[in-house]
Amino acid sequence: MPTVATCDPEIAQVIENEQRRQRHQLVMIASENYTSAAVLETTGSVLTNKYAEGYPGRRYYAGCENVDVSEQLAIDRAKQLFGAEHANVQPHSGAQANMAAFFSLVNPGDRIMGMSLNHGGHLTHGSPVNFSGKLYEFGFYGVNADTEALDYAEVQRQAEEFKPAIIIAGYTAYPMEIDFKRFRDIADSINAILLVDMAHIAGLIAGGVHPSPVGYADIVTSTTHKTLRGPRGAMALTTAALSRKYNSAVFPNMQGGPMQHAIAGKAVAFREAMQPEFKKYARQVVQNAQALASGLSAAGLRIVAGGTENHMLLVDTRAIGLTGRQAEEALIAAGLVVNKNTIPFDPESPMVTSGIRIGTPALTSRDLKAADMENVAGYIIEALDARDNEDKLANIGVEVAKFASHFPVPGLDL
Ligand code: DSN
Repeated sequence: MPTVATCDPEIAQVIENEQRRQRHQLVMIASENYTSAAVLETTGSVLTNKYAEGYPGRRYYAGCENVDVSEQLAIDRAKQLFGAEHANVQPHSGAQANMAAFFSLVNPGDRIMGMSLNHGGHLTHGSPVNFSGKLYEFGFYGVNADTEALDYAEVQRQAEEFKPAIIIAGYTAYPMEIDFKRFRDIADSINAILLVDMAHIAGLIAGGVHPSPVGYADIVTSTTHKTLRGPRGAMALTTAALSRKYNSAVFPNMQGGPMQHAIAGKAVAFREAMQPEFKKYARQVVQNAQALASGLSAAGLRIVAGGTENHMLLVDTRAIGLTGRQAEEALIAAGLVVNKNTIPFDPESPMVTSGIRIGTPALTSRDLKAADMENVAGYIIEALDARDNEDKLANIGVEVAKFASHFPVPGLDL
């Protein structure tokens, strides 16, 4: 059988280069992770060939008997893993899971309140350049200027003033624990619906190291490829009462054929997340983030909100005279992969920023422990210090690759 190497050497080269990059660099993008070999195998399987519009048992195509089984397994496992009444595993991405939530809950022009993008919210939580900001009237809450953490009394006050139909909790750049019960109380006090986007922390919730929104939120959306360590894609958990509305918002309203290779990969990942080792993994992710925050803070960097309670930390790079973009550029030159990120009350644009976001899910999947974070913090500090010295950054990159080679990559080496 011809392989990609024989029939398309250019793409084969890209894959080989990417494997090398994923092995040699220290990946600290907070939203990235390494899936297992089993998830990779499933997503690369013949399940990609099948059209299956509809839901298990009610399809618009013949020949769905096998994908009915895998999709039902994914649904049942998602429900079991998170204790939910209903799961939809078809959304292609987190953005689409959120779009379907809005479509099933409100009408264009209705009011929704979420966290401002500059304080850690997501593009689909009302950014004016996104469908959400164009279709709905958004109001925004942020973090407190002193603590850089959520101020629930202020969220309550803003909710009473703005009176949104939906309140969104769940963020892309917020390092502190979220009190979902408090959000439920705020939503109830103004008769609003509570939507939780748990994409970043889904794996921590599955692993029992962050409180769950299930039972508090009307709809919970999530990607499956971040801390949850599954294939690229998304899902939603809803109350039984909202199940039909949400399902029809995904199909036929928003999407056509579901990606059955990805759905089966989600089923595999949910099963993996039910294993006792996943609890250890989730705990280690948080311990590693805290160890990294301590290491960087001890070296004089300012950690936003004073630390982290989840898988990520935000570093204010102004104190060392760098924009987030400059810090990102220096770090990548040394094989340290992070992303520039706005920090609360950031005077810079999102393309420049005053900070970087660092996450530990991928490093922890390579089995780095808290003690290893001392080395990682050391490389970060060294690279930031050497920011104008290309040779020195390249030398640090060689050391980083040597260090990284001690930690096998799931899906590639394991
Ligand atoms: N873009 C993702 C992140 O990096 O947080 C969220 O969708």
